[in-house]
Amino acid sequence: MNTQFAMDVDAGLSQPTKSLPSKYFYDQKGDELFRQIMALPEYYLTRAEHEIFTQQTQALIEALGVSKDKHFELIELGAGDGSKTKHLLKALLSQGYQFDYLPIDISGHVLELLSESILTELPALSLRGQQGDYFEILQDLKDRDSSKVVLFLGSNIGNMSDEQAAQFIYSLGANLSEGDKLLLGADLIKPVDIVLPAYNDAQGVTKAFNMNLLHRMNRELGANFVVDQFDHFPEYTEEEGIAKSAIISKVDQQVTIDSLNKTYSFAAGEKIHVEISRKYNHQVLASILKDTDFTIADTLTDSQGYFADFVLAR
Ligand code: AVJ
Repeated sequence: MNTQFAMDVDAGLSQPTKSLPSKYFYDQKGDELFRQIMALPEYYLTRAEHEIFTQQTQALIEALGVSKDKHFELIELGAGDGSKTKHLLKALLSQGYQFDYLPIDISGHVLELLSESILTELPALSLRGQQGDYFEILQDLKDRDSSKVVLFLGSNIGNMSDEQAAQFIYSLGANLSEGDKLLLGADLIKPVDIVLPAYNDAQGVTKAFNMNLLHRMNRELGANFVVDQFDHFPEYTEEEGIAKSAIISKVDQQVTIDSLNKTYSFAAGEKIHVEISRKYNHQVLASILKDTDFTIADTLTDSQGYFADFVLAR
């Protein structure tokens, strides 16, 4: 039995305002649905960052401030399939930069797939996958000669509150040295007619992605959610700059979770908050960086101005 999952579900559903951690989206089904999301016409984020990596590769390399005479470590947090990073790696290799590529992921399976696909395309790459917790691995990598560039792409930072993001970036800084860089991919604040459809697509893939959490609790925790009695409820205002997804109960109902031996009540219209996707601008980021060791050294944006890769200097 999945004890941590059960405990987090109980904690989240026992609060007056119900919530569930968004990390539980990503079981096998959720991984597949997220891959489908990235290909949706409405989900511009992946394409926008991909454009930065393919159309501004040279500017990116210059902004990272790496030198051909000095070996460095390129560390990627939660590398996924590496489809964006590949373009950067390829350019660095062909220009004679000396570096190791260290993708870090909690999933050994993800790392195997990534390594195989990257090494097939770039056999000359020095790749050392690291499985485990980001901070533990960074700590192990600290105090080595090589300078470091850390990649945290895809607006994965968006799932954190500003306080969590500040703590996360502060901790990254604590495990890096002066002169190291952090390349942070972040979706930008923009009007609701662009952002909201990315989280409310016409095909209903995002709805299925959210509802999978209910299916997952049914499968793994012996819950009896009647999924049709809940709906997907996305919200966004440009003023706030945070896309929020909730699952809303359509009726008054009760759900029993066998593995917790507990029953939870849902009122008609009551929400379970399942995800925030924070959107950024220079000011939001500067305020998050205030008490960290990082400053904004450079900003690369896609041609539509939808997404940014911020180069942060330690
Ligand atoms: C993986 C966190 C960047 O917030 O845009 C996509 C996850 N959720 N559609 C995002 C997600 C619903 C995604 N991140």
